[in-house]
Order: sequence, then structure tokens, then C-alpha cells
Amino acid sequence: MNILIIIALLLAVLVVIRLMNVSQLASVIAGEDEEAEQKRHNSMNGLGLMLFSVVGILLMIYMTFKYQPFLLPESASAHGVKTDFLLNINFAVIGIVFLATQILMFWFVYKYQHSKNRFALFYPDNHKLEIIWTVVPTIVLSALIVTGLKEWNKMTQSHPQDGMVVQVYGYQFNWIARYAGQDNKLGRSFYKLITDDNPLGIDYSDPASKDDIMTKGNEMHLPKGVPVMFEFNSRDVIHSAYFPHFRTQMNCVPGMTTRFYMEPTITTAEMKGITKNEKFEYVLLCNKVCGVAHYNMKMNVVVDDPAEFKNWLKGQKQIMAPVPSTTASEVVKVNEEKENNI
Ligand SMILES: [Cu+2]
Repeated sequence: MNILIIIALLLAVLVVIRLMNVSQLASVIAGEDEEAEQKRHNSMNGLGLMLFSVVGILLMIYMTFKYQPFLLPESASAHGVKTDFLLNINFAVIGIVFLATQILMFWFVYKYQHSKNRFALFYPDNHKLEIIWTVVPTIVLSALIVTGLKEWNKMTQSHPQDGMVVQVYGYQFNWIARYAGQDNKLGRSFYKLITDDNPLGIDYSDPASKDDIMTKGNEMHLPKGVPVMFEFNSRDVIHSAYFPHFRTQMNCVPGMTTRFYMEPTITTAEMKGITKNEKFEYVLLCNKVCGVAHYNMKMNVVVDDPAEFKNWLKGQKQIMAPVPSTTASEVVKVNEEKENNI
């Protein structure tokens, strides 16, 4: 059906072009002078462009409202509300400038088409105008950037003390979440300790690792109303931990830890009611094309009431990896000995 509409539109354009050629020939036959013919052409072009702008702008407004339901639901995190607010301000500024420039551009094409009685005004510069269109955008853009940067700094640098620490570990091709446990401190990890039993390479000789908890199944839970400090790591290539419903994203970079904190404000059950969708689930996705099964890197995120969350966390303890006999320092020692032997 769509292809038929496109073909019909193309044919319509061809018909208009042919009609213009015919009218040109007719005017030659009728002995019209070149100037009159030029004038008619100009006014046809001017009117055509006006029509294009009106139809284009109306279509844009229609599409904006028609596809509104396909956008993300309201933000489910505290700072996400501010992110959305900033995004909307950006759209408002861009929208006003877009409409003003497009309407003026098409109107000028129509209004100032060639006339033999009118000469173009020689207007090489105007300092006042140039200052206005330099200073005003500078102020608007700086205000937008500074407010955005302030939010970003809050998210990445000011971790509330009463928060909870969760590690999100990306690898080709899935996620593992580790909770810091009672002490709210993640145990050290070391890549040379990675085995099938210990996929994060946790150093179990570190006392902080004793109460760490890893998620069972492809799902992580978060408590509502509690700030969560995320620590992101990657085992292989750069992944990107993207929580669309919480409006957050952070790269997971091999060899370094990246962080942000986020406070969920709407439980999964509440969001099911808001979206009127019983199957609604928050998700953690990978937003970097990291390999052939990149599309597979998806983990469900469930936001519970704090009491429900505690219950869930209790059920997770059993899956803790068996304690390996080697520690980070032993592995380093063994490797050093191997290198010395070579
Ligand atoms: Cu990935």
C-alpha cells in the first residue's frame, strides 16, 4: 500500500512538470513575451513552496501527536523527571526556532519573487543585528548546557550516604548484577580470578566480598525510593548499560569502573497500572553494538517496595559462587613465577 502511494505521488510530480512544459509551449505559441512567462513561473514556484511548507508543518504537528503513545512512559526515577524537563525545554527552543525560520523562509520566497519594479537592497552588514544573533543563542545554549551539566554532576558525583551499592557487569553477551550486601561495600574483584564458578573474578579473601550477592536468573530487583549507586564494569569490550525507563545510560569500560546513582520512584506494579499494560517490565539493555549477539543483552529490572525487595534479596543468597581456594595475591604470585621460569 505504501509503495503505491509513493508511486502515485511521483507520478503526480511528473504530471505537474509536464503541465508546466505545456503551458510554456502554449505561451510561446500565443506570442507572450518572455517576461510575462517568467513572472507566471515565479508565482507558481512561490505558491508551490508555500503549499509545501503549510502541508509539511501540518504533517509534522499531526505526526508528533499521532506517535506520542509510542514514546516511553513517564520517568520512573527521581532525576529522570528533571532530564525529561530539560529535554522538553530543548525541544521547545528548537521547535520555536524551526517554525520561525521555516515560515519566514518560505514566505520570503513567495513575497519577494522577482519584480522588474523592485531592486535588491544592498545591505552588507549590521553590527546591532549580528550582536543580537550571536549573544542571544550564546545565552540560551549556555543556560541549557549549564543546567544539564549540573544534573549530570548530581547523578555521577554526589552519592547519598544512605544509598545501596550495586555492580552491573557486562560481558559478551549478558549482564550480571552484584549487590554489596550488609556492609554496602563490594568485595575486590580481579580479572585473573575469573572462572566458570566465579564469573566476576571476586577475590573471596577480601572480607567485603563475604556478604556480596549475585542475582539468580536474568533479572535484577531495585527498591523504590532508595538511591542506588551503580558501579559498571565490562569483561571484554565496551558495553553501555541503558535503563530507558529511568532515563539513564553509562558506558561499561573494560579495566575501569564507571558510576552513577539513581533513585527509582515507581514500582513495576505501579507502572503496569500507569501504562495499562499487564506485561510491562523495566529493562536494562546494552546500547553499544558490541558483537553478534548484542541484541541479546537484556535484563529485566523489577522495582519493588523496600519490604518486598528485602524478601527477594534473602532468596538470592544461596547462589553465591563457591569460594575458590586462590586469592588475587596468590594468582599474581603464580603468574610471576611462571614468567620467571620462562
Ligand atoms: Cu553489549
